[in-house]
Amino acid sequence: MSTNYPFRHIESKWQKFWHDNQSYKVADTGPEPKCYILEMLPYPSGRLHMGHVRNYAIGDAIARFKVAKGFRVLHPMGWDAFGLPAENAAIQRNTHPEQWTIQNIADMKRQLIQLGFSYDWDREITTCLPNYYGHEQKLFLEFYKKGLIYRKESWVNWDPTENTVLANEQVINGRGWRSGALVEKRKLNQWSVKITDYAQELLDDLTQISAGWPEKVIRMQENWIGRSEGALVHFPIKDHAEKSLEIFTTRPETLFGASFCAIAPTHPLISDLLSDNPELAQFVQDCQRIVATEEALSTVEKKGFDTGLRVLHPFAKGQEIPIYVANFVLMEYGTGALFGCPAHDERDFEFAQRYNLPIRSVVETTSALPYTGPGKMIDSDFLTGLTIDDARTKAIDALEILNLGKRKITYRLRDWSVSRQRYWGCPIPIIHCPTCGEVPIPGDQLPVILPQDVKFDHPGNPLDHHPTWQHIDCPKCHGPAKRDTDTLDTFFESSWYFLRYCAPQSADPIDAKICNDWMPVDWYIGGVEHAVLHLLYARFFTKALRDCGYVTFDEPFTNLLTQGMVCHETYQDENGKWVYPHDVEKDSFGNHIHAETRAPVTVGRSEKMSKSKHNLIDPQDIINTYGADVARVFILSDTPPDRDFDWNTEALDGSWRYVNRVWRLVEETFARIEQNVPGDESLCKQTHQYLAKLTDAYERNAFNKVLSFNRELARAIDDRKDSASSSSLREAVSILIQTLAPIAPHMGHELWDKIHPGQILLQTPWPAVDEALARVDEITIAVQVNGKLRGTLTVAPDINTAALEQMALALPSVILALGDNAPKKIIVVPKRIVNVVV
Ligand code: ANZ
Ligand code: ZN
Repeated sequence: MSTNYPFRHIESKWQKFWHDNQSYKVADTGPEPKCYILEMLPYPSGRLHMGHVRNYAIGDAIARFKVAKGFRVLHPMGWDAFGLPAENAAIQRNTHPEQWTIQNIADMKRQLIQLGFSYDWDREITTCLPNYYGHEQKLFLEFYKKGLIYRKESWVNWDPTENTVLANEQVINGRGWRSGALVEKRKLNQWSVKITDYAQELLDDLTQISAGWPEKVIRMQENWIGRSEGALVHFPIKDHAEKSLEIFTTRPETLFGASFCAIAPTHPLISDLLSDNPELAQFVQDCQRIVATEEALSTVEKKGFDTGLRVLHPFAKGQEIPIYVANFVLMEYGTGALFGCPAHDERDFEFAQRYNLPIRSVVETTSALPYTGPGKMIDSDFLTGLTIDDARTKAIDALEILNLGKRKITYRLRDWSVSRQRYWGCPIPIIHCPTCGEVPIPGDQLPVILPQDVKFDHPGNPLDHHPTWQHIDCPKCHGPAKRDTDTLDTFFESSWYFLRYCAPQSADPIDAKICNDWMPVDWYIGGVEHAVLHLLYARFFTKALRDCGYVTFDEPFTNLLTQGMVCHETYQDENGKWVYPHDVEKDSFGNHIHAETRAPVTVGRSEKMSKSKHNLIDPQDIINTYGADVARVFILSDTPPDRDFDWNTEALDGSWRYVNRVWRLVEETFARIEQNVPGDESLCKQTHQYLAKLTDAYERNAFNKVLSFNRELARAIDDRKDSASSSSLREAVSILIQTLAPIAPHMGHELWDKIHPGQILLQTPWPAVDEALARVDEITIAVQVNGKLRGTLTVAPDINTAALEQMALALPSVILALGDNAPKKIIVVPKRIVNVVV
C-alpha cells in the first residue's frame, strides 16, 4: 500500500501556484454572469478560531462551485480592524493598537492562505487604515448634510472609573464590565444616526429578501423594528390647566380601565413640576442605577413613586388618575409615559396590586385577571358592547373630536447612537467652533487621521488628552476651535465594507457604476449573532446611500446563510475547574481522565467553543496535523451549515481517512484509466446519478450531503475499479475529484493535474449531467398490510397508482396476509409505500 496523502507538500505547492498566477483575481466586467459571495469579515484578534474556519469553508465552497458553474465570482476578504480589544492590548502589553492590529492581521492572513481560500487579495480592506476610514468620513458628512446624522443630548451609561460611555452590553449587573464600578446615567452630547427615518422601509423591504433569508432572521428584524399601531392620548393635568401628559398606548379601547399613569424616571415633567421633591429625587436616582434596557427592565422588580400629581380622564368626567414615576417606563419608547390598565396587562396588574390601585375589567371574560384575550367591551360608556377592534377605532375617533389624542404608529427601533469616547476608531470629521457651532471638515482636509502619539496612561479617551490634536482653526471663521474627539461605533465600518470591495481603490468612497454591477451580494454568510444589529445597519446604509445617489438598489444581501455554532463537550476536574480537551484522555475502561494527573474528569454538555469554558480546539493544530483540506472536509461533514456543529474526534479521523482514500483510489485506478481498455460500462450510469445529486446538493449549500454522496461515488468506483472500462473509470474519477474540489481544493487540483495533465481544475467547467444516464429507471416501493411490511416492488418511477395497487395486491405475501379479508382501502405514498388496509 502506498503512503499517506502528502498534504504538506501538495498544499503549499498549490497555494504558491494560485498566488503566482493570481488565480482568484476577478475582473469587474466580462461575458460571464456575476456572482458576489461574501463572508462576514473577521475581527483581527490574532488567531482564527473554528467558527471562522467553518464560516469561510462554507463561503469558499460556494464561491468555487459558482466559478465552476461559469460565474464571474467576486470573493473578497478584509478586516474589521477598529475596536476595544486593540486598546486593551495596548494598555496591557504596552504596544500601540495599530501595531497590535496589523500584526494580528498578518498572522490571520497567513492562516487564511494556509486554508486555501479563494480570495481576491487585491481587494483586501483594512478598516483601521485611512484609505478606508477616510472614505467613511466622507459618507458621514453626506449623511450629516442630509440630516441623517445629528447630535443630541442623550442618556448614556457612564463608567466613572474609566471615564467613558459603556454600551448596554458592557454593563453587567449595573457595573462596568472591566472596572466593576457602579455605572451612572449621564446626559452627554452624542452623535446619532436617524435610522428611524427608515423604520417603515426597513420593515416593508423584508418582503423583497424573505425568499433568500432564514425565516427566523426576518422575524428578528421585524421584532427589532417593532411596529406598534396605537394612539397618543393627552391627559389634562389637574391644577395645571395649560399642561397635559401625553402617553402612547396600543390599547386606547381600555381607557375606561385606566387606574394610573406612569412616567419614566427621566421624564421632563419631573424637572418641570416636581423639582422640589427630595424623596422623588432619591427615587429617580435609585432608578438610574439600573441600566434601562428593555431586557433588564423585564426582570427587575416593578417600583413606583406617587408624584401627587393627578390627571383627568379624557372621557369620564371628574375621574382623577394619579401619576407615578415608575422604573419600568422607558423614556426612549413612545412618549416616555403610559396609562396603566391593570385588568388587561400583566405588568400593570402587578403594579396595581403593589400600590393598591383599582383593577377595573373593561373586556368581558370568565378567566382570571389580567386578561389579554379577545372579547366584548364592558363598563366602558360609549364603547360598551363593542368588539375590541371596533372600540379601538371608536375611542380614537372620540379622542380626535375632543382634541385629546390621535392615531399613532410607533417603532421600537431607536436612532443609532454612534459616538464612542475611544481612541481606536474612525474620527468624527466635525469641528466645534465657539462662534460657528458644528462645522464639517472641508473635503480637501479629509481624511482626519488618528494621531499616532497617544498615551494610554489616563483613564478615558486618549484623544481628549492629546496635547495638540484636537486644536484646530475653524474652517469658516478661522478662529480657534476644537475637533470632535469621539470616534465612531465600529458597526459603522461594517455597514458599507461590502460596497467598498467592489472598487477598493476608488478615489470616491463608492464607485457607483462598478458597485451597481456587482451588488447586491448573492450569498452572505456569517453568524446568527449578527441577525439584528449589523444586518439592520447594513440595510439602512444601503438605503441611505441610495438616497444620497450612490447606489440604485434597495437591499444589500439577496441570500443570507447563518451558520451554526461550533460546539465541543466541556470537561471539569474534581474541583469544578474547566479542563482543555487536549488534556483529556480515556482510560482502559473508557472513563474520561486528566492526561497528566490521571484524576477523573466529568464530561459536560456540548457548548459553543469559548475561552471561558476551555472547550476550544485551535484550528492551527488541525491544519498542522491533517492539513487544510481535511480540516475543511471535516468542518462541512455530517451537519448542515445552518445547524450547530458538534465536535467529534472520530469524525475528524474519518475525514482524514476519506481524503486519503480518494488519494489512493486515484493512484489505484490510474493505470487502468491510462490503458484505454474496454470493460464494464455500468459505472457511467451511477456516476451521472451521483453527479445529479451532488450538483443539486451544491445548489442547496447542503455540503454535508455533498460529502456523503461523494463517499458513495467513491465506493461505487472502488467496487468496479478492476472491471470498468477505462473511459467510464476516467469519467467517474474525474467527477469524483471535481465534486470534492470546492471543499478540498488542494488535493483536487493535484489529482486533476494527474489525470488531465496541463489542465487546470479551476478553469474547468462543472461537468454536465447526462440526463438520460442519470434517469432513475427503477425504484423500490414498500408494500404494507395494515402498516406492517409484507414485501417490496421494483417498478418504473412514473408508474401510475392503479397499476401499483394491482401489483401490490398480486404479491403472494400480501395475498397470504389478507387471507379471506377484502381490502378496505389502499393508501399510496408516491414513490415510497403502498399500504393495504383491511
Ligand atoms: C394602555 C394599555 C392597556 C397598554 C393594556 C397595554 C395593555 P408595545 O406593544 O410593545 O408597543 N408603554 C407605552 N409607552 C411605554 C414606555 N415608554 N415604556 C414602557 N411601556 C410603555 O407596547 C405598548 C404598550 O406599552 C402601551 O399600551 C403602553 O401600555 C406601554 F391593557 O397602554 B398600553
Ligand atoms: Zn468658526
